[in-house]
Amino acid sequence: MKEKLQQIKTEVTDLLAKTNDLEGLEQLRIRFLGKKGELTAVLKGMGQLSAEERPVIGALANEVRSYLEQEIDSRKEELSAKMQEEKLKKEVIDVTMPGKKQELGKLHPLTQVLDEIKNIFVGLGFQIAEGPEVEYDYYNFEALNIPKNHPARDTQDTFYIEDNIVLRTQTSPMQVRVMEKQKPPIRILAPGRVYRSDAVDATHSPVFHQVEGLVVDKGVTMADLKGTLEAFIKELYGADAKVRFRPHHFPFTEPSAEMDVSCFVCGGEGCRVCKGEGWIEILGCGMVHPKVLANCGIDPEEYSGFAFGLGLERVVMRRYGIDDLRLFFENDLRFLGQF
Ligand code: 2NL
Repeated sequence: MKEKLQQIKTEVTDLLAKTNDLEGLEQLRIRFLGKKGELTAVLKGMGQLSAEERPVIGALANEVRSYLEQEIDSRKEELSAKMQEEKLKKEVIDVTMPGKKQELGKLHPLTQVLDEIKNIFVGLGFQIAEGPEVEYDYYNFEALNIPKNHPARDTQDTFYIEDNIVLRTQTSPMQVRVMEKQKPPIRILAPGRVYRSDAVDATHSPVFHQVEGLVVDKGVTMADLKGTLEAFIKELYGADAKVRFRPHHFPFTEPSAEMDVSCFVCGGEGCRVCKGEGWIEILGCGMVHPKVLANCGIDPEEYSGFAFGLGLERVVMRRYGIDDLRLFFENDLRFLGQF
């Protein structure tokens, strides 16, 4: 029995050195110290010993038990400390590492300038009117005094969906729709995508953006047109900006004009941007043609109106010195990030 106890002691010492995790350690404890453990079995057999042997073996057995308990406990502490250390090592954070850059999205330059233009006109009492990009020939041409075979149709190379259905070549059809439905006074701004069958180059694209405006009421005159557009330009380009009007022709306005802005680079002195002119063409405008009003159910004897239209891309290109229209539609982040 004495030998058995010694053997248990050396075996446990041996096994403890080989045990590297808490799970294995617990199994070891159960194997020797558990209810059905090897040391427990020895203690249970003590009843068969003689009265002289019993206290000697009993003392030895107790010594071995407390030795095992102590050894297992201290090994347990050792292993826990080691595992904790490994865990901390894994979780360590290097506070000197550079942070991750957060990329911020931006609005497209066309959207930024369009928002600015919309805000200016909303401030002047206009409402924003948006509508279909696929339109009837009637709304895109006929109602605007551009009948079939009219030469103006040749200059607007139109995408036809069907015989009488087109991709709108201007946003005016939206304004026709509003005039049909709404009694004057009307003050609307119609921004949006328009389409023309043009080959792509630095100044042409089959899709681009137009902003049109329309005012209809009793007694609206050319003075209202000039005052409104001048107020708009001073908001957009600053109080020093000047405007001038040149006679022009559109089928849907009479009289018609083109409006120039004093060059915002040289202030009118003449430079590369304005090609020495001092002026830059910015939009087309005029008094709504009486036939157009009548087409929309508005009596031209009672009401009059003015309208204008500008190409958004051109305005944005001049503002930022962008020389190629294609950049707007390629969505290269190196371009978009500059605005
Ligand atoms: C240009 C010229 C213009 C209009 C658009 C318009 C709309 C209605 C009635 C009358 Cl419903 N006119 N729009 C008027 C004059 C010029 O645009 O060069 N745009 C880029």
